[in-house]
Amino acid sequence: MAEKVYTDYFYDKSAFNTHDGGYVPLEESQTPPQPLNIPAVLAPDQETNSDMYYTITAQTGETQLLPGAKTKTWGYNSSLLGKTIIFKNGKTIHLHLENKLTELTTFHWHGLNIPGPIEDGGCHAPVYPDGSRDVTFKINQPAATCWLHAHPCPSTASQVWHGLATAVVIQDDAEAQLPLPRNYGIDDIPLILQDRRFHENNQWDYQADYDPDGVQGPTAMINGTINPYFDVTTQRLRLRILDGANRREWRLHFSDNLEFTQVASDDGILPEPIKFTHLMTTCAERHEIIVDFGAYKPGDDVVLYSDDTPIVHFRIHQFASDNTKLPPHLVEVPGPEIDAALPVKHVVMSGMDEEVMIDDQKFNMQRIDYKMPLGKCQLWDITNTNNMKGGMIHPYHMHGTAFKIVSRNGHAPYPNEYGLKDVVSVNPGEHVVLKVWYDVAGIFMYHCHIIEHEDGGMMAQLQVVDPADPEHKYQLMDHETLMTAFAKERGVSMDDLWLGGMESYRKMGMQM
Ligand SMILES: [Cu+2]
Repeated sequence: MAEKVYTDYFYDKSAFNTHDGGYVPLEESQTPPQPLNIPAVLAPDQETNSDMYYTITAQTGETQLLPGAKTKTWGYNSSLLGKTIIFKNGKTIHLHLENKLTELTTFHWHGLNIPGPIEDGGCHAPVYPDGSRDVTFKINQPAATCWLHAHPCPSTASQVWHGLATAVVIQDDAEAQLPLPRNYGIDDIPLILQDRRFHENNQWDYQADYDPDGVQGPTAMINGTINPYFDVTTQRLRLRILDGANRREWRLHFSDNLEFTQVASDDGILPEPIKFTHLMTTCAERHEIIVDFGAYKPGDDVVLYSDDTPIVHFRIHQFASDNTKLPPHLVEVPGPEIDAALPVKHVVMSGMDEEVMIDDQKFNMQRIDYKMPLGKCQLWDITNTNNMKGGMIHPYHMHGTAFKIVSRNGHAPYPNEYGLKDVVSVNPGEHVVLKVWYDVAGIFMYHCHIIEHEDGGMMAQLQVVDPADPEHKYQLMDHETLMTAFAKERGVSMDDLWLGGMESYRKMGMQM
């Protein structure tokens, strides 16, 4: 029997971001083709059998993105984006986090099951200019593609737009046993999808481009490269796709409707490989796919498109024949039984533009919106009430854990949603049921990952309560402190301070 190949995007077409009045379509790049940037692997400062030590520096720089002037950009240990960070499951990680920017930032480990709010690196863990912070955590989760990005509320979107985002690869023994390409940079590469608008002199201008429903640009930027090509020298190529855009959904397909196989989602390998010709990704999701170029010959050009716009060219070179077949079953996906004593936790995402909220409130850094016990598994029911014409998909994200998707509007999840995830796109009018559990205690945010929605208050936080320490008091930051620091760093008064997310509170007459 022929294997099932999925040929549509699943999501409600009426909710594609193309239907929003502010949508910025991608345009085919007119710049000369550039080799795709393959970020170097970040070298540890020190390594033992059980421990890894790294220094991670947020810094400014300049990057040659277009012919002519270089673009002012930000990155981690590099001028733009960052080096790929590889963590092995079971190791204890010691990080020295440095801020060489002129404003405060945080270092958020998106997809890592580590304690919050400090190790997690959300808004409660600022690192001020010329300052540093040292954190230690143990990796305790399956192999996956995660990422590091800035998360200082309410300026996360601006900092990610400037370039503070990089891939984090987790390796484990189960993944190492599978017949998957894993020669980094050769047949196993990150593909960080972002979009930007270039202004005068090849510069970015976040404030000029600001849209409370998410900033977009017409130019695709892949791994920090404009109009990239990749030289294919192996029959099979593993792409670790990360939607690192502030707001854009990518509707991906190759020339010739080439089939590809998804083998992993956000937080791990899928239970079985799934074949596609089309794949949509919403903000912050990860999809690892295997592309088989066996039908092509040297000199061929295989194009990856989003909608009708070419975003990466794969130039085919001579390669050795590789007809490795993936087994029908890849891994067992962990997931505890639901604790029947816990009620279903409901979360409602509502609104667009400045009106975005979770459970009829905007985010308050000092408010704990919910408590759940450590180590217990609970059903969470996530609703997107925004079903007006032109309603938006909200990609719902939880810090500090991975969840399993149980159902969409009572129906089965999409075929590639049976693995561990930390982002789930919720269509307008839809409710998605999740199995949620935490292996670590702390304060964790949950929010829409359209980053301007998150800055604009479509965010809440829960406390995962350790029964051995139920009264634990966490030091929580507040917006006032962070915004006062931003104003001081920029040398402006609070009245003159502009941070994207502030407008969403002000226009709604709400306190931050
Ligand atoms: Cu949203």
